[in-house]
Amino acid sequence: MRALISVSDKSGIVEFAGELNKLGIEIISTGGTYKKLREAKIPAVEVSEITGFPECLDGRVKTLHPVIHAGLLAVRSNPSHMKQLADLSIKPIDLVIVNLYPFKETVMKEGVTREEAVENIDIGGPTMLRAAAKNYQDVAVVVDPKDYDKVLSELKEYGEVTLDTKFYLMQKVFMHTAAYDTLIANYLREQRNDDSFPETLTLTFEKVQDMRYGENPHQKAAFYRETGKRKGSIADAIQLNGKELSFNNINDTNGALELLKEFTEPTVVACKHGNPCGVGSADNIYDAWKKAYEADKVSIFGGIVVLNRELTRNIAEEMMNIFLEVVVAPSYEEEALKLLQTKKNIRLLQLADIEVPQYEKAYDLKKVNGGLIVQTIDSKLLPDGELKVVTDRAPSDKEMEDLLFAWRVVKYVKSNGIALAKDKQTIGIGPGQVNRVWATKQSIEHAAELIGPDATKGAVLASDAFFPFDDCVEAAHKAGITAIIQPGGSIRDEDSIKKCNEYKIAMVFTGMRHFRH
Ligand code: 93A
Repeated sequence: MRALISVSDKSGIVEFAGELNKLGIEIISTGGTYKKLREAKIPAVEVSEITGFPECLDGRVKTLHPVIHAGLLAVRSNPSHMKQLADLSIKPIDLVIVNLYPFKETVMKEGVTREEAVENIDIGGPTMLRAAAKNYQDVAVVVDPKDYDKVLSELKEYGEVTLDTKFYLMQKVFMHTAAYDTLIANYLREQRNDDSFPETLTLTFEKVQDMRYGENPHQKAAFYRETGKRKGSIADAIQLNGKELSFNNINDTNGALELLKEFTEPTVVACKHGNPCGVGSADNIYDAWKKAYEADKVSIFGGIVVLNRELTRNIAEEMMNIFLEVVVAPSYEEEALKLLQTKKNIRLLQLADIEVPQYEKAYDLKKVNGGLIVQTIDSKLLPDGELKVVTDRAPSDKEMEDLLFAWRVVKYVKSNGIALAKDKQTIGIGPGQVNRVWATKQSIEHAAELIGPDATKGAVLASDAFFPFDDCVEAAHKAGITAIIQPGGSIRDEDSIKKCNEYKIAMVFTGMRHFRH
């Protein structure tokens, strides 16, 4: 038996090759790998010796030779193939251990040049992998060091790798080279600043973990992260306590983090089922927590809380009194962590780069039956120009501050969405309604029931899309709301403006909509 070993990731290779050698398997290898094996006193022959051709062009041509590829592709059960090999004095290769130039690691490095990236596009490696995989009945091909043990134990037990395993290894190769090429293609698109949508969309994601189940217990699920140098996402969080994150935990926490990233001042976001239920901003994180909690003490139960400052002991003490699924903070005071860790079910996550905004060039993908709809992410909050005051009365400075606060929140409320706020605290949220006036009425009811009958007096209202009729203004006025922010753009805008003027409500148009379906 002959094995060809050519690996960039050399972890475990000495041990593996050592065992192959003990089994009497002849080893052929390329420059760096050869050196490493020889240093470990493992007998090996250099590829150049087999091919009779030196490695050349700075290593760009090492294994690209018919002696290697015929040795990989000859079908052992085909007498003509075997005769041709014999006539050409080529010996078959039965085992291929190859992993590729580290393209991903190279492009993830800070300040990498295009030349450096291109030089790390492996040509000979994938060629061997594909050749060996195509001839899977006769050649076992190992691309992942994690498979060394499996291959070794079969070789020891049966004197060969089973067909079943060879088929598995083949499939793994094509999955691997497909992802490798996708990464190269997407890197090059980014280099060209090409923001058109490609004819075929190929993306690579890497599995973070299998999950116990999906959105419901009868659905299977796994969590993948986008390959590349993104920071500050749920996939980067370190878990400090609690059970494994569930499918819904990840989805909901992601939504909460997206909203949190809109704020720079100390802010706390509480979320439930993908919608915010309480958001507060303040001069310090404890006051922000108080606001988020008091915005809706009911819905936060079983919810998700994310903070953009260190979680302090006084917050932890109050969190002990409620049931939370997930908490995410950039850091924890030692005592706060100790205290929260006494609750074994609460999932505590630390996310150092919590404030890093979403990567603007990322795609927002939505699966539909039989396809995918793709858009750029909703990365803007407001258009570049000024907000347009459309009423006789302009908002006061304080109203304006609350309007912008509510606007940030409503961007992350499922449509039709309305958010009410006062003193940088949400006081009522109406998510996911099929008409806008219901969302308005729900947010008002939320405030009255959960905070108090006068909660909406002097509050402001934000709407994720325009008012189709003046009924929302009517409802807002009845509740005592004094200022409104909305995109504008309805053919009946004038009706809503007239109503606002009648009731001395100040209204601003953003000219930008934030649907979230
Ligand atoms: O430069 S290549 O594209 N040309 C080749 O002929 C070739 N053969 C193997 N890259 C090639 N390789 C790659 O070299 C392997 O895929 C592996 O990643 C690496 C191992 O090189 P070394 O043994 O010199 O460290």
